Amino acid sequence: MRLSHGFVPTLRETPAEAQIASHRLMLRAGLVRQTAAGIYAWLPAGLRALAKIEQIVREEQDAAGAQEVLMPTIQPAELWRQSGRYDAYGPEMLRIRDRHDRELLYGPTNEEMITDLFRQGVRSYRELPQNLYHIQWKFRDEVRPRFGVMRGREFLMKDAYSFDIDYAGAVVSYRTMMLAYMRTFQRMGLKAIPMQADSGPIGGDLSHEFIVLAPTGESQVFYDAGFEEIDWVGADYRYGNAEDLERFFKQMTSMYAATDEKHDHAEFTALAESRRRSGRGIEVGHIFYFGTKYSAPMGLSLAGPNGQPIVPHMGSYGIGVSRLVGGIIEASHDEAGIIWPDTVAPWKVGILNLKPGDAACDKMTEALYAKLGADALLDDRDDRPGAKFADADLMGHPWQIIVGPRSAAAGEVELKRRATGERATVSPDSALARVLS
Ligand code: 5CA
Repeated sequence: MRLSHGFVPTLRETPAEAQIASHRLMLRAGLVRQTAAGIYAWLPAGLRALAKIEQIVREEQDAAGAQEVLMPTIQPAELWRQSGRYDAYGPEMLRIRDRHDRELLYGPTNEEMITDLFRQGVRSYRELPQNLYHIQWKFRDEVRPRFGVMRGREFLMKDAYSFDIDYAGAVVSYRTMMLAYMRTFQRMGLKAIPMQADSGPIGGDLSHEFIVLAPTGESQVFYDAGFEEIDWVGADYRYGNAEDLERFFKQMTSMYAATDEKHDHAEFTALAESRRRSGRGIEVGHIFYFGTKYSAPMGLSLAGPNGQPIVPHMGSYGIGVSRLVGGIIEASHDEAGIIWPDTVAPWKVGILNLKPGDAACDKMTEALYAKLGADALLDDRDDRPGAKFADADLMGHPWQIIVGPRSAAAGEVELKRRATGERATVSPDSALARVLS
């Protein structure tokens, strides 16, 4: 994209309404704008980051064997009456009436709808296990929406739902999602730690939250640094192999991790001091096993091996996709702005033309832009170099290629790595080779 004709409304001033770094930076870097309390419009830079996060989530769900569907945002109240949650859910649910006075709601989650689809479409236990997911907007009428997209009212969630014939199968599905989550978060440059959790309104008796450290997090968390050292993406755990998943689960649960509610001070301090990590944490994912809590009341029943009815055991698995944009920025920023991990940056490279109109600068930046394509943002605005440096740091491109009249005349560019501040004067070709490697 050319910044001269791009809709990236950056702000010099810190917006007064933003209390935390990620919210301030998302407004200042022109990622989002609030349209009503807790409801945001995603502008080009924000949407590009959101789409990259969504794509990593999708690839890892697919790799774990989950199937993508897309359920609507609007749901009939009737389904929620069948599960008994319509009245129980309370004022967080946005309830709507259509012109025929039928009761609808804007979905805060989809357990009921997926159970309904499954009971219409699956007949035999032989078709199990299955896991269906979608990436869809949710609405929860939070009392105090705050911290920008971190606690919104409208937010994007990946929610997956597993169906198994029994508890043992459900445990395999649960562990499969847990492994997929570790890989998903690692690919985004996050160290997300799984912690045992209460299951709240989703229900069920086995549940983990995935927590990322950030000073503004909502709970205090404690864990073993060992979690940060493991390469989950490269680990030789195979999906579909119950022994591998058992080994994985043992590795996970052998290390200390707890939120303040479940914290055991003695156990934590038994760890060597260098291994103790603690701080505030934000929840970026939450998974639940809840057995037949929805399948039983909603009459989801399949024919078993001898024709006897089998009520599937279910689990649900959420990732806060839009929250992750804020969470990643919380975990990766400095005084000057965002420091995007390469995998989720809206643009991998910012090309800074310090003097548009200068023939050598124009020629060199246009050639780089043509080669880098959609992953580059070309700053070709008629503006001061200082403003371009500040905006590039604010927007957080992992790489900056800086071209001024002097370097262009010498056939060179300056290559800057945002995360380290490291700069090098190199040829345009070697700059390209570095950023594309
Ligand atoms: N049905 C289950 C799992 S699919 C469920 O709804 N789980 S949840 O309530 O824990 O939400 C899943 C994830 O969505 C959370 O871990 C969090 O990352 C994200 N999330 C929840 N509420 C909000 C909110 N108000 N704003 C932004 N993200 C949210």
